[in-house]
Amino acid sequence: MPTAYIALGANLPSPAGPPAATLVAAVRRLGSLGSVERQSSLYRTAPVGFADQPQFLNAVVGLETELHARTLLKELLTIEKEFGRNRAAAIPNGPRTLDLDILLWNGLQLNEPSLELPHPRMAKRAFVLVPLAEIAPHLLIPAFGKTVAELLHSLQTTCKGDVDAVVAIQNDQWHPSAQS
Ligand code: PH2
Ligand code: MG
Ligand code: MG
Repeated sequence: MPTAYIALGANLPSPAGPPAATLVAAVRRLGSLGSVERQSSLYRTAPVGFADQPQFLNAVVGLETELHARTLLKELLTIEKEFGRNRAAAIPNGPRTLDLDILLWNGLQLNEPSLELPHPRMAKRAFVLVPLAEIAPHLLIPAFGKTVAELLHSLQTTCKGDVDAVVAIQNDQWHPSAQS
């Protein structure tokens, strides 16, 4: 069955509670779209792109799913709305109750206005690469010709501060399972 890697992010309270409770509930909800096979730790991360906002919590999961990438995207947008996301009122890169991004869908390369795969900014974002490298270090990203661990290593050499600003945190409700 195809595996999709999905990045989760939140830095505003949602109907499920503060960001940690939101991400816990969001992972459970993602389970209704398939099977969550891998789950990174929960990370506290400095905001990227728009500095004047609260710190984010980020994580990445590996979801086995029958849904094609476009269908999956539609479902993720629905879940974001369930968790209080209001895109109409949003600042680009600004605060949000829940962000669910498809990073990879089974090695598919796609270049459409509504969906680019792999996620075009994933190689530059420590808040994505650190959790992804935790659960899938050896995964080869065909578009970049590198594994996740190699991409993270490159980022570490160019933007060490960004990587250091991604810190795993403890949360009793969060149950990472990083077998790879
Ligand atoms: N998401 C963004 C912009 N900036 N920064 C952090 N730390 N985490 C995010 O998830 C994030 C961000 C746009 O989606
Ligand atoms: Mg995003
Ligand atoms: Mg998004």
